[in-house]
Amino acid sequence: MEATAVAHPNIALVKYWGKRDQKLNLPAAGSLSVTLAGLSTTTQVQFDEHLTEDRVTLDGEPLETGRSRRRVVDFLDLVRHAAGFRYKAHVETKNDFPTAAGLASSASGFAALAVAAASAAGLDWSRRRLSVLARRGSGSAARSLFGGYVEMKPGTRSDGSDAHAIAIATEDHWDLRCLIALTARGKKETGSTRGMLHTQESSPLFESWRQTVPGDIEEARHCIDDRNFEGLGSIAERSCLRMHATAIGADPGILYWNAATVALIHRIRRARADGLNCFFTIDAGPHVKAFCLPEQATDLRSLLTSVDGVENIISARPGGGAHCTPGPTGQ
Ligand code: 2P0
Repeated sequence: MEATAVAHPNIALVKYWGKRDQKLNLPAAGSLSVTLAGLSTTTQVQFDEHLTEDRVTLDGEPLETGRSRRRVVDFLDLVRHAAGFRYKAHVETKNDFPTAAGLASSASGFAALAVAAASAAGLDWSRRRLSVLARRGSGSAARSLFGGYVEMKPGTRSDGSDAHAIAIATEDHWDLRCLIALTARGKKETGSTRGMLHTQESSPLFESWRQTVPGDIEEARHCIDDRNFEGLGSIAERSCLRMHATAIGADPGILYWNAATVALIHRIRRARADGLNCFFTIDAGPHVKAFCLPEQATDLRSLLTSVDGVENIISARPGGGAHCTPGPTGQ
């Protein structure tokens, strides 16, 4: 009744923003992402008949109260219900990158938890079914079940059984580099869940943005098939800017950017005009993710480093999907 799993975060090139059902965590539209190697969450789950409550630790700190703990316990309840037992669990999770800093730690976190908890509970589920499960923890986690280039299907069923990710190309299909320019420390002010719900409720721009998503996904798929970097870049930038425009248009507006975020946007666009193949995307935080081809990664890195307010740069490339690993005891 014990298993360990590793998962990587993913970065959306066509963004997810908004839900069609809060309880089942069903997205309002699809999305498209790249799963990243170089950043990992490792989660160990052990169900134990002697425990009286779940014991959860995140990066060595016990989670005794609060929303993060509630999300994990609720998620374990789904697994216990499916497995038909009530045993509580020890859950130990570690990120090798900053938690809750706009780097999609909930994506890799719930993907690793889904795989480890299902395996520890003896559920021999398909990757697609595990993606449905991971989505209940966090919408973007459904995508981290798969490696490489991934599409999230919003589904149409009310029970959410068709709202899961699918792989569209493996990590070997196209080698890109993603340089993550960190522009602030600590947690962001408005978490993604709250930010997207507030946007949906109060932004007049939300519905028109939602309608652009299927077309962006279709075009992005073709660009990935053809390894069309320029085409993918223009879709990714417009999807990102439109997503942020809907949030800025909420009441009150949500602005995730700081001065360095804006400076980076201008710097990346100027570099592109000067001949460096690159594009940016930004999630629900102030950091900027810049994509380029491998041979231009060194040039892009020095250019990003020169922007005022950039504190650190993390380098990543397309990586694999969530999977079980031998635990610390080799089991
Ligand atoms: C994305 N984000 O597509 C978008 C872009 C943030 C900005 O997926 O409420 O933490 O847990 O389903 O998965 C972040 O949303 O939201 C996210 P929930 P999640 O990557």
